[in-house]
Amino acid sequence: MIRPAAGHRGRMIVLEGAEGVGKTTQAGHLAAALREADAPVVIVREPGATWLGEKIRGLLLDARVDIEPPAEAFLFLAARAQLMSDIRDHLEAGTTVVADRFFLSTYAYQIAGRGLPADLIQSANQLAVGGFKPDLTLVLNFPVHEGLGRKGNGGRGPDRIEQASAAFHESVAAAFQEFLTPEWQRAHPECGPVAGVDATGTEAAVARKVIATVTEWWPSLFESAPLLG
Ligand code: Z5A
Repeated sequence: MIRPAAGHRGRMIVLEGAEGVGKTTQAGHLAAALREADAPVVIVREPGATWLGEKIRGLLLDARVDIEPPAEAFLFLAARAQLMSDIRDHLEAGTTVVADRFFLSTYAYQIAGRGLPADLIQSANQLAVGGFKPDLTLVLNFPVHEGLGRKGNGGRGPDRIEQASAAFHESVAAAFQEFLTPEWQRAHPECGPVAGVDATGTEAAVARKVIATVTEWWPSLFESAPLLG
């Protein structure tokens, strides 16, 4: 248990998008910029970030394991449900949580990609998160085929989800685009605010765009941080 500190609640900022768009890279840059600004921060990845979540991640990504779509959804949601208490503790302690994927990934992969019923998955997700919503979700925009091509996986080959069909990955990418529309966001208040970031360009250039977008939400957040190079 993390001891609650005096002061304000932390914020939850999520980085989302299809494969290889640079979420993990940008989570690192955003966290570094927050630390420079003296803001306590942790990075969590989904699925994962807890003992149970990392075990589930191993199963979900193992290309040798056959998992039915509903079972896949329950596994992602089980990992998330386990992570929620850590997230709540961090936020109560005033720590900013930078999440490498969260529940828009479930909406994109399990609903749009696998074709599971939206209402059931959204309800099950609410059970997992207990009504929690992120303060801001950034969807990184990058061409889907280039993103998939970026992933090397240390020579291990595609994981169980990467090896899905091109049509599956196109549906996932299209869903992330739809999440950026005002109509979709009005219909999904449970997701909190969602903003797009152009993820083309160098790592540093994308990091500046991410920070500029976060600054639009919280203008004073990076005031004491030096400008990124
Ligand atoms: N999933 C799901 O189905 N349902 C859910 O609810 C959740 C997840 C939560 C998690 O795997 C899988 O689970 C994922 C979705 C599914 N499936 N797939 N496929 P993951 O987290 O291991 O996979 P990922 O998020 O797709 O991939 P990734 O490797 O973590 O990609 P990324 O974080 O977006 O990119 P990156 O690691 O930061 O960068 C990839 C490479 O590009 C790397 O070599 C970087 O050095 C390079 N890079 C990054 N930025 C740049 C720039 N700007 N220029 C050049 N090169 C760059």
